[in-house]
Amino acid sequence: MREIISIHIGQAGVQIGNACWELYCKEHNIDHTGKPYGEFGLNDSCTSFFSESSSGNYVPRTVMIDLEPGVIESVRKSKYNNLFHPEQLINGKEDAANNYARGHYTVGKEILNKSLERIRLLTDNCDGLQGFLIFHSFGGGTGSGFGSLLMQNLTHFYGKKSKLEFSIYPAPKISTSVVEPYNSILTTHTTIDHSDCSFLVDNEAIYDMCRNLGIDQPKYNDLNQIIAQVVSSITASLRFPGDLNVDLNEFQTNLVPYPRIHFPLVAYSPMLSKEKASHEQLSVQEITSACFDLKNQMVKCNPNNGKYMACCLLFRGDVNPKDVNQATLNAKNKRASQFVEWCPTGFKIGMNQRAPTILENSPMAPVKRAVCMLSNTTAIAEAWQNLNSKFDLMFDKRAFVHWYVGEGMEEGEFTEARDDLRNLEGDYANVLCE
Ligand SMILES: Nc1nc2c(ncn2[C@@H]2O[C@H](COP(=O)(O)OP(=O)(O)OP(=O)(O)O)[C@@H](O)[C@H]2O)c(=O)[nH]1
Ligand SMILES: [Mg+2]
Repeated sequence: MREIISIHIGQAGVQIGNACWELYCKEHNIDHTGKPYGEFGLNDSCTSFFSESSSGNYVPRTVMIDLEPGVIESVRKSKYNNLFHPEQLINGKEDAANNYARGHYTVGKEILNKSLERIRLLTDNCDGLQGFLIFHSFGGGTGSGFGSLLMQNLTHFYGKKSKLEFSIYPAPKISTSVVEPYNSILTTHTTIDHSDCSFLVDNEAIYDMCRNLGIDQPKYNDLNQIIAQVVSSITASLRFPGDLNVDLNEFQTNLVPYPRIHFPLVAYSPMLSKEKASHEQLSVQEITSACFDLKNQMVKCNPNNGKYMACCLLFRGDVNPKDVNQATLNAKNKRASQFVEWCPTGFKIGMNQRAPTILENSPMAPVKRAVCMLSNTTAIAEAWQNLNSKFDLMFDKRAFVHWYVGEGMEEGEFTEARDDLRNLEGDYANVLCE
């Protein structure tokens, strides 16, 4: 058994966790209390994500952690309360007030041991732990500060067990906290050596997807439904067996040519609203082409301005290898010039027979087939440039820095983190020069 432990941190991490576990439960025929029903276990390997309790219930291999009680309390009050073991839901008394330093050094420290203890119990319960999935925001004090503190500790206690992150990239349209660029850069600097692969999810991109699906004023819940669907596609190979299934490890090997260049761009298709779905059933060719459409990307950047180092396509549902090969060949021919010279334009392909499951409250329509593309493109450096320049605007004036210093942080850590991110931009530029 190759178990995966999911760790959801801070408001964004926990709320996205709610959406993901609700979806996984439905995909695996597990009800909101953890009881299996219907075709449970058919062509399934859900025990990588769920453990079976002595009473026959299926319990998510997860911990949800927040420094303040509100968000975790709402999980306890939700219909899914019984799905989790009460000790898997961990909260402190006060939040990190959007301050990385509070999450990392002061308030966060108080909850660290309890969290590690709980994670230890989960890992003890695994035969062959494969690794961790960590969900958090870049912008929140808990997500950024405590998230990076926990990742450092996971490396300390679990060595080279892989750690994959889903990180919410801040969008000024949606969030009102001005210091998110600080938190984002501080957390990226601290975690870059502790993360094997990090999927950035730009809230603005997801917000625009919701708008395209006909939701005028998207709420977090709408955003999280889309994010959960993408997470489900990326993790499907870990949860369902199949001949043409490709393990996430194998994708990772193909996706990450250098340890620091580990931020794949994720695209998903089709993005169909419920109204349109009855008129459109898209072919394998159409959904594959749509992955190269900017509006289907999880991060706002333009791959036409960069070069690809790698590209993986994860298909789900009613697809046959012949159509997939043809669609991939077409994409390859069309994009050959956009690949770096030193990397052959090989597309890594995975196929999973299960079509996406759609929850009732999702803005997305049920479809017979879907694809998720993970590409490593230098264009994602745009996302870093964007954050870096916002950081500089504030830091040149030392604005808001006293809040961090007040929690015991040194100003030097800001400079060090910013230098590291300058180097990261440089790393991407070097890829283009080679
Ligand atoms: N997609 C998505 N983004 C969220 C959600 N909740 C918060 N965010 C984003 O996350 C960032 C704020 O971080 P939070 O996760 O709320 O903060 P936190 O980790 O709880 O940290 P503190 O509250 O500062 O202790 C902003 O960029 C928000 O837009 C959510 O449910 N879904
Ligand atoms: Mg919070």
